[in-house]
Amino acid sequence: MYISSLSLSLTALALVSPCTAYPQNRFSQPVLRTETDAQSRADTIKAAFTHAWDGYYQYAFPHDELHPVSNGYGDSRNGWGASAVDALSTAIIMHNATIVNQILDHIAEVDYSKTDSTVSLFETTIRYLAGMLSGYDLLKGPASDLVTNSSKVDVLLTQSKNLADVLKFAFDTPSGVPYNNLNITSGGNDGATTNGLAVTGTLALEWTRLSDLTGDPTYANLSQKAESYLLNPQPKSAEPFPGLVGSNINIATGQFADAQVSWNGGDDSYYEYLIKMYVYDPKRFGLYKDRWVAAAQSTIQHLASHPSTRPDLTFLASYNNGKLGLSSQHLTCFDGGSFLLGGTVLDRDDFINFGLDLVNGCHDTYNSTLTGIGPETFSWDSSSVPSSQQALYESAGFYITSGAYILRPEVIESFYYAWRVTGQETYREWIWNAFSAINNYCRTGSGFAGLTNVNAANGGNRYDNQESFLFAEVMKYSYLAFSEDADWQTQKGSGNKFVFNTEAHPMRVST
Ligand code: DMJ
Repeated sequence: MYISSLSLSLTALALVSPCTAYPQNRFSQPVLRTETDAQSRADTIKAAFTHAWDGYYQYAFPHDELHPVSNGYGDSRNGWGASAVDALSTAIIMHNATIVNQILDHIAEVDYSKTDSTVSLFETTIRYLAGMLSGYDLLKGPASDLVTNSSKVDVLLTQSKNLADVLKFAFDTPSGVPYNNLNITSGGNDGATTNGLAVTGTLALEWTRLSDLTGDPTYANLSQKAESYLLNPQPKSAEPFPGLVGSNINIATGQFADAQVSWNGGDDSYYEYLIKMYVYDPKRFGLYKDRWVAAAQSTIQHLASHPSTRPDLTFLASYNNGKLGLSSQHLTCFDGGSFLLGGTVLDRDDFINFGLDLVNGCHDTYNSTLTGIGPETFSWDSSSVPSSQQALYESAGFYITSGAYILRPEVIESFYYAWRVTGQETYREWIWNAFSAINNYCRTGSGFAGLTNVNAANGGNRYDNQESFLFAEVMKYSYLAFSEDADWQTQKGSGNKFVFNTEAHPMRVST
């Protein structure tokens, strides 16, 4: 437990914070900001979103994504306009009626039954299906003033159903565990024999929401049947520690094919959705919460890891067959946010404090590079530090194994939860620093580009690609930290009216 020794600073924080300050303060000199400062930062982030939208709209729309260096476009998500659909909920939250209407007009025209390329059940669910359902929930609810023609909003639900009806054959397997990689023209798949933990376990929120909104239980049943194998893992050896499970599931039998445990990419959002399903509906998803609690406790006990050179830092190791893997990823940095959400909803200070430890570790990966942006992958395994990075390992407690940055959101996402749960200004200062670094190094004439090396003076070279999650996540979480309280904001405690899917699309909780 961390005990506050700075009651004076806490009193000051309580005066300026929109949340009740969490009864601890880890930082001796918290930065205090006025509401005018927050508004000016929110405006800057809005302007960055509009810059990216304008470039996408001019050079790439209605394709999936902008190539922000060459001003070309790509169709990596089946050509249905991924950036437009992924941008919808952020445009709504930023109250930009022009962009919202451009996106609604586009979505009404999409034919989700047609594409030349392989469809990912997971990516299509978290970006397209969730983008539309979230737009529907927001525009039928707290943002209903933005679009007066309600039939334009109804299209979002009709198209969500159309899309899910195209995809649902994926679950037509002996076990009900879906194939992820689909040929929607032939009704075929890639012939895989296993499916991954995250791609199987990151469907229930969206598919259940669709059932709850349409009244047709088919979608919820399909996703929850697949999830049932993850909640009751077989064989028993696939759960080496309570709640922590293997990484791949046999599609024919629903049995786990290994016992490799991590919170890294490929496994990550399975754990994320366990607690988010409980936030969505505590009555129906108590078992999901129990599994998250078990996983969280085991993670603190078995996966928490501290670099030899920086024992004050906490990262999450992976585990396989008695061995810890001392490496992690930008993707993994959603973990602090998950512990903070679970901790505040369940009123568990131990989870909140561990979440803040993880947030602090991920902040270190940003704070220690030349750009102020964290790397794609990093390690703290002292037995294989490259000599060129010995100094970094000594001072920062990690070394870089891939220095790329492809506009990922997870570190800012976890800072957002830390800000909302604790009300401590330091966390949104970290968001501002991260956003400013991205705005500085990634911005091009038409949008934002990834970096090849976050620890090179200018970020190295640029990747000519702007992932749709820049719109959905980086811009949204940054903006939310500096904008007013609202129904869609994560709340301290258990009073959430919305819950973010893994792509940061807020879905209205079940009533
Ligand atoms: C997004 O599509 C989602 O956040 C997903 O959970 C992980 N990968 C990207 C962002 O990094």
